[in-house]
Amino acid sequence: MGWPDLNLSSSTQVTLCVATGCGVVMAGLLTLRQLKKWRMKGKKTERRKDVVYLHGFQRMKFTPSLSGPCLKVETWLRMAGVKYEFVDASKSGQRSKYGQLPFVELNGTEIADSNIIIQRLARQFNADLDADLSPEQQAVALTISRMVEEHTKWTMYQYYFVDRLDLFTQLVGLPGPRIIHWLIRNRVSKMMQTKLYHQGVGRHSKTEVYQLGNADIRALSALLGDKPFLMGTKPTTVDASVFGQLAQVVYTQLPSPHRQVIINSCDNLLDYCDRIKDQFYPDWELLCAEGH
Ligand SMILES: N[C@@H](CCC(=O)N[C@@H](CS)C(=O)NCC(=O)O)C(=O)O
Repeated sequence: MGWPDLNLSSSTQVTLCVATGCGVVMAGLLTLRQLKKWRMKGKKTERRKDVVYLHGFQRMKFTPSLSGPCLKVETWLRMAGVKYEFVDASKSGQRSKYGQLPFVELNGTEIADSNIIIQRLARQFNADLDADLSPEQQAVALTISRMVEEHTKWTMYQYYFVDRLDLFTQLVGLPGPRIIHWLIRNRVSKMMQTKLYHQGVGRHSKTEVYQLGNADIRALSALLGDKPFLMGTKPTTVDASVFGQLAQVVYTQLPSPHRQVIINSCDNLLDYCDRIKDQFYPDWELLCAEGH
């Protein structure tokens, strides 16, 4: 059976064939993901009382999580000494009620969004890392977190998920044949460009985006100065938040503009990341060994 006689040129027919093929492959992938979700939903998993189950993206070979908010919550749990177990949501396909990661389960309740998770767990476990900060210090800490999570992060996304998505996917590896890699890259890049455009950062030229991101990194470095942690001698929530975002830049080894500025002129941020990693992740290598 051929194409119905629509007077289409042969190049249009080829394009239609490729588009149909791509559509079928994508539909197949989405169906598989949905099936996986249903299968996992049906499985009852043993949960222990007062243990936090942190659902995050899969481990990677250079950092325990590529996701800033997931690494932030995991770092906070360690800083606060709260007992937790990591659940690889890439296997289960599960997402929070907001359609995102991380989320946690605690005694049968689901809590989503890193900021809400930390607030609720701090109360539940009487483990407020920020209790000793003055109201003004708390306000400064919140402002730093917001800058990093709502601005700096997007300038990083421009590099990793749009401008050098080729390098990034090479590093993390993609499943299946080349055509699938191309489809995934295409989809991720388009999705991210739309998000970046609506967020606002994506309306700038690449050079401007990197300049904006690097100005944030320099500001962080100046704020840290020679203190061990951003708010002084003790780690607080803002350190978990900043570490979550910087760890991927510092430990993935990709030559990004952000990494360049840290290496060239923000030694204190390198030491800061190493300090948090060494103090709170004695098992860093083990976690990364589970990674892809
Ligand atoms: N405000 C959220 C942001 C979480 C977030 O951005 N998660 C990303 C991964 S880093 C996600 O799940 N993205 C999937 C999506 O948005 O579809 C938090 O702090 O937890």
